[in-house]
Amino acid sequence: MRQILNYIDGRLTPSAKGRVLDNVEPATGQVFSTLPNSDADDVNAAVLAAQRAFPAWNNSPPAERSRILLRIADLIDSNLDALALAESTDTGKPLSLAREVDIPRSASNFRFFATAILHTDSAMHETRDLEPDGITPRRAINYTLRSPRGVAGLISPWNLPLYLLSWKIAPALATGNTAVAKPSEMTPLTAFMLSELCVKAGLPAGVLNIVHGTGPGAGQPLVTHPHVPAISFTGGTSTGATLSAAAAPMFKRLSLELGGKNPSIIFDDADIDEALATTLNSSFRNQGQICLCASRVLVHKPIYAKFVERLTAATKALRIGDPFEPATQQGSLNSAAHLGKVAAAVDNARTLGAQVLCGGRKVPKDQLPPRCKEGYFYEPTILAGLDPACVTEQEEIFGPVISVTPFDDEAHALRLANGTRYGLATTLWTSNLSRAHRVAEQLESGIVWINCWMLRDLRTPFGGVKHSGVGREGGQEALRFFTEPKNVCIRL
Ligand code: TXE
Repeated sequence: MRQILNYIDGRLTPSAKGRVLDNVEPATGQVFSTLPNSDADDVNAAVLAAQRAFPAWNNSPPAERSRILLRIADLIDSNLDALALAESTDTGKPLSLAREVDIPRSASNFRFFATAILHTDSAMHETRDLEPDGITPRRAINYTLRSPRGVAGLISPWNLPLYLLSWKIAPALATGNTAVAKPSEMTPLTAFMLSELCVKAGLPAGVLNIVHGTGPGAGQPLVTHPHVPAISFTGGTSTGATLSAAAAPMFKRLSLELGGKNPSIIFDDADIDEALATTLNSSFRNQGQICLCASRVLVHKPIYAKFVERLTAATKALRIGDPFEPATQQGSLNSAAHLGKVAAAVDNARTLGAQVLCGGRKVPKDQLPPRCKEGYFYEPTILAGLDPACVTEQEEIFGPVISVTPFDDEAHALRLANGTRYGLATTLWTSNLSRAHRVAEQLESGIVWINCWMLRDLRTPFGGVKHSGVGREGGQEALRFFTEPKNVCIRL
């Protein structure tokens, strides 16, 4: 059985107390590796290593940091097959998706920030006013220095394991911080493989440390560690609230990417074929376990019946199966616990009066290939007839479950779209340019896609409003989060 290890001070080591957790392959329900069940001592060792590595890494020229991070990106590319297989095994996602999206994007994350730091500039403000006498000219120049914050704490979830972990590691290291990362205990494998690649790439010891373990066991001590001034977290909204409560009295810098209940709004003037194909994807890609998936499909009344009929037919035709099979479109959910949560949410929707248009149950064992009979598979599900205020419509399910709701006009669509505590991403389908701009402006959402979904440009701000998060990742926003500005004023 494969043994996953921590990466502390440049070395791959078990947890200090030698404790381990089992790691399950969700498509088969079988344990296939162990990971360290680290605690505060391991986190402390990692933070100390990161502190020791900080001065030299911070003082190294950006071109040198860039060279090493680019080497990591190249190593991710040259290990694409092994990393994609590991990601698919660990998460249950189709291997094809890991090959086409997760792993290439992880390399892009490193490449993007490795090159971004070669092209930064800094602000200068020229002051021209008068001395208190109101006559004598007063002049000064201000310039802004930006320095890394020190040791960054990076906590990532299980749905896009290497993709989201590298999205945090790359900007943190590029800007001269050192880091301690805590990947999800559900999906530790590619983070471990990344630590092996970092050793190969010649990343100096202690610059990146990866500590495996549970949220309370290893995540919490990282969040509350006095020598970790910045925490970047992606995960559930309630975990984000726990983290904030722990970090706020310590005045830590926090970036929180949390849950969503994203709407997809389809107007009757949209290109319906394209809206349909993309809605299928935005609903069920990665079994709906992407924070950007649209789980509330709002459809203009004149096209509602036909659109829902076609969407239901297309959903029923999705091929569920062994994630390793090239033809598979829907793999397994990430864990038995998550399967239970999704199934309970749909059962509850039924009691609230939902009509189940398709799916609505665990995939029966006799419909699964022999290797996957004990896996955590759930049928892609469409619910209709729900009250917008009910819990199914208000709370994140994070699985292959969407609802469909008709709307009368723009105002009604906006009311429904904005009517939850979340505000991460919205997709809007219309061929009317004025309407597109008008609606986009009024949406309470950190991201709006018009006639597309998940079209990502790494330079753009990424994150949500309301309970979907605090702060933004991506491009300049990430470079800013991981650096502290200092204004220097020189009187002339
Ligand atoms: O995530 P958690 P869970 C949503 C989704 C899902 C729900 C719960 O709705 O059903 O969250 O998922 C670490 N201190 N999303 O429970 O717990 C944990 O070890 C420090 C949305 O799996 O938020 C892991 O590394 N760290 C989402 C990370 O936090 C703690 C992606 C995320 O786990 C901690 C995932 C603590 N007290 C889930 N407790 C998205 N928006 O992308 C846990 N962790």
